[in-house]
Amino acid sequence: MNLTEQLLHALKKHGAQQIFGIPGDFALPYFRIIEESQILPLYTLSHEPGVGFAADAAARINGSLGVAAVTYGAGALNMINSVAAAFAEKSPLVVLSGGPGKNESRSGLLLHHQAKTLDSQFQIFKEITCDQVRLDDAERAPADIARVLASCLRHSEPVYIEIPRDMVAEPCAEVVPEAAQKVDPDALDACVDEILERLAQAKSPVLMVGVEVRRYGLEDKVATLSRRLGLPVVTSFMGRGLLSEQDAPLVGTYMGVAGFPEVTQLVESSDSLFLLGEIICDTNFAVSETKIDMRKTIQALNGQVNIGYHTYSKLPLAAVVNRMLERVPGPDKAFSVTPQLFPVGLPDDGQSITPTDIATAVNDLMAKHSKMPIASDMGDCLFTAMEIKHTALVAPGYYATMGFGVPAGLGLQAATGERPLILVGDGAFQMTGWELGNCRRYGWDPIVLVFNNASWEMLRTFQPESSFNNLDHWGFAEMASGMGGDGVRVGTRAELKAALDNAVATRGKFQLIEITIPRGVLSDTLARFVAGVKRLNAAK
Ligand code: TPW
Ligand code: MG
Repeated sequence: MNLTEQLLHALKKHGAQQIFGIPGDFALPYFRIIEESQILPLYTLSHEPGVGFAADAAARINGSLGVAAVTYGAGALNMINSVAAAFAEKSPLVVLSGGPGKNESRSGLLLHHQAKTLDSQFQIFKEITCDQVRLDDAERAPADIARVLASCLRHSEPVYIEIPRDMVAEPCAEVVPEAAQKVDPDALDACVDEILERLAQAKSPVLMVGVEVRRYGLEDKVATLSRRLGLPVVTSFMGRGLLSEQDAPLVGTYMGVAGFPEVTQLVESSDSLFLLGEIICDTNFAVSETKIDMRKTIQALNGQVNIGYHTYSKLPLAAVVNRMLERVPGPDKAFSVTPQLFPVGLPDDGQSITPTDIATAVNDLMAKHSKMPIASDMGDCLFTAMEIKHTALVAPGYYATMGFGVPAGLGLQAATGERPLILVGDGAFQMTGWELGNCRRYGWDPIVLVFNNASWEMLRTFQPESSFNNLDHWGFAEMASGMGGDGVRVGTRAELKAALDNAVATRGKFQLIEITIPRGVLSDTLARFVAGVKRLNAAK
């Protein structure tokens, strides 16, 4: 077998299920092998940011590797923002890039797509990936590939693999996956003892679950653990969507001043907050009503556990959770929590639509039909997603990049085969909405809700005096048919309800619903967020 085939088999063995990509001349040779070998299906999109977002979403939803394949320079550098987002939010994304052949650098000419030096791209990607390799040695390639893919899964962070174009068909040996890293059993026991003792002594312990729980495939185990320990569970803003398919004592999502007061109270008054796989970032914690003293929490993240003033290093999250389960064999503790309520029962009247009306309509729809996985963009749509009942969600809750929603939704459908719901603002749709044009070729049929307020509304909330936040009305609904889907524009609650019912009933084509929302009308959650941030700032 050749080097590219061995790489593809290794990707598959490590959990990858498909490849998203856009070729170029430096990538044509390895793309040919991807297509002809049929080891993994290839989905081409239109713009590299979309390729990165789709592959990232596939990684997030399946808790396995996502693969984004691009060409050198113009292709790979076009994907920097998506890879940075995956790095920040701990998504195991494998970047494959074509590269100049080993002897091309000797021509004396600058090569097209070269930025500063032929190595610039490798150096740039070093900053936003946890491991890198250029496959310029077929002997070493199997061990290098094994190392890089192990790093990707171990850290749950992106990695970079550059394939010089004259190397793709070199004979190459099989990639043998690395053995799992050893964990010190004594350190693990000491750590688990201390966690269990702290939780046992606490009057009001709370478990907050974050993205690593999904990244490492631990949702069912964490649900069991919370039942056995009698721990009420909340997710962070970033962790929204976690445990939605599990039998867990889930109360809601912690958002400080922007969240439901019951959840905020529960978390901020806890005397033992157990942060499991939680990224300690501002979107999760900066909006606290009462500042959380991180030194008093238990934090398991990035392969280590911090308790109070000390750290247990080299303890992977899975090892900690598994050992805790062994130590707490059950049965479940009898206790109950009061889950956060969500808006339901949208009147189908002639009133104009608010973002919270959209959440209400989606809740009604999912109650009547079945749950759908959601991909959300950044903008009020993501705050609105917090008002939709718990269901699988991928969203850039921390890195907060626009342009994620539509391509991520395509990634969800490719990865799960399920029909996704995409939530996206008009500003974000202007960035990457065009990727919907690829649905027809692959039979994808997402339902796309465009929150059209002709505005960069989130920015307006922070700086209302600036007129540059006014956008024009684009005819998104009319554009849908040219791109192979159906589009409709709705302005009243009755129209929204009818359009959603119709979208669910129509399979095989993407269904775009352009929802006209008056400028200045926010979801209840974003309104609470803005009011809360203003209140916190005024108190400073
Ligand atoms: C890639 C900065 C954050 S929110 C926002 C901008 C420009 C406005 C979003 O407008 P949209 O949604 O999509 O119409 P809404 O609900 O606010 O009206 N560039 C990138 N990412 C970010 N986050 C920005 C700029 C930003
Ligand atoms: Mg907008």
